[in-house]
Amino acid sequence: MKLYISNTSPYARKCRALILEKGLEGRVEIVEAAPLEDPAELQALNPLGKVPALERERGPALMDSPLICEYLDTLNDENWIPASGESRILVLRQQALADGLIDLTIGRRIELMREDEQKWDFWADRWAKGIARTLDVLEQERGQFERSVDLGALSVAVALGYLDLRYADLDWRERWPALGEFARRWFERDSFKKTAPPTGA
Ligand SMILES: N[C@@H](CCC(=O)N[C@@H](CS)C(=O)NCC(=O)O)C(=O)O
Repeated sequence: MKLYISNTSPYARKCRALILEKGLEGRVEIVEAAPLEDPAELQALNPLGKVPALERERGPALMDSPLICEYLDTLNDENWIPASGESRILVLRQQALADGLIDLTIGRRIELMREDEQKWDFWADRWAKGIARTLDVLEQERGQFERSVDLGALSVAVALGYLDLRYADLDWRERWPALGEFARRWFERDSFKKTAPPTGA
């Protein structure tokens, strides 16, 4: 199997960290691809043109990190997503909040990277407010995931790591200290050390 990634993509990092946590690195080859350069092999797997994308030995390629993680979780018995019930819904909800936090952070960054005459403050402010609201909720709800070792907690930690990369001026640890402590523990894990984005990226 081949997982197409870019080394700054937080969605890809979630899949890569899960592969390491589940001990699947011998079964999944990591292939770097720069989606903005329109690589033909990536687009053949994922017409959306995005990373991550997973080429499987059998069956169509998979796109979208929640679906890829769902598939990876079936590959051995060390389960990171509960099979059913409310615990499954809560883990998937944490992943949805975390992925949404990444979506907002990327949206804000794209807005801020525009030429001055193309910038639209309304959107940058809107994304920033959504990020702050989501961090408020995660801080309040941390009791649901802060001691868990599952895909929900992993996803939240990946999203917090992405804030460090792309929204460093937020100083989120100051305002949401419990999330800071939660992230500190995850960032010590091998799966996070091995998937950290390159410095200066
Ligand atoms: N919902 C998708 C989002 C994937 C995504 O947006 N990936 C970015 C990299 S961080 C990408 O490939 N962007 C290229 C593009 O939008 O053309 C997932 O969870 O995998």
